Amino acid sequence: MSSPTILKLGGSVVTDKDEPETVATESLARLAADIAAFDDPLVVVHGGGSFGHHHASRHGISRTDGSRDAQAARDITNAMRTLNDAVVAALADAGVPAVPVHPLSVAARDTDGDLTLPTASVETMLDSGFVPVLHGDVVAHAGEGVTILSGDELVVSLAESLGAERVGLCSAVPGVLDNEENVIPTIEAFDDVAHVLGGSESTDVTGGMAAKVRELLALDSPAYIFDAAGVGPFLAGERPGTRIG
Ligand code: IP8
Repeated sequence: MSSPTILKLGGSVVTDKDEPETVATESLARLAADIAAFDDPLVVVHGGGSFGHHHASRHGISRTDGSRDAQAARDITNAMRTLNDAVVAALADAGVPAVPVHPLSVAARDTDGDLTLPTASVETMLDSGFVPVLHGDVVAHAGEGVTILSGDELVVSLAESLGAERVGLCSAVPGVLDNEENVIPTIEAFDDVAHVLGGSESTDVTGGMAAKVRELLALDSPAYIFDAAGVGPFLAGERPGTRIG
């Protein structure tokens, strides 16, 4: 298999983050058209937006605080499946050979919180010309019940195990911004930008921009953070937004 590109569509670009369980239909259709123009192996991951995060905070579940309440696990994973259905359908409408992959069914965390994400299905899908579409989810966590698995963690895990060619994170902002709201072109180390990285304003149980930067810095693959306007350029091989690492 040739190295895939991994593209994460943040919850804020595929949902209306302030309206519970609302798909950002027009934004999603535009993103799907950009993705349809890309011909090489591609894995898409999407975040939770207004589908996952409010259920997670209502049930008090985060990446580290778990729950053994099966109803809570179902509430979160079912909401995320509904969003995944909408993302896959939009991609399919644009002509992308998208197929859903539900992380709860395959992934697990050990007692230290370390993630195992088997990738045989994703690799075989890529070899068959499909575009696997994964989503932030709940995940079985040894000793905790279930915890939240963020889309960013999926991106990092997939990038490592698949040896990603490039990684792109599409978020609500055009890159990592400095104190004057200018896009920082390159980040080499977390300490260089720790002072400008605040939290996310909407309900986001997985840590906002600071967590993204930390996780992407740990990768071997080149990673970029950009907004919806950067998806087409990123897939065309350009360098939109902020390059991490
Ligand atoms: O939006 C979190 O994924 P993220 C998914 O990528 C859930 O942080 C279920 C809240």
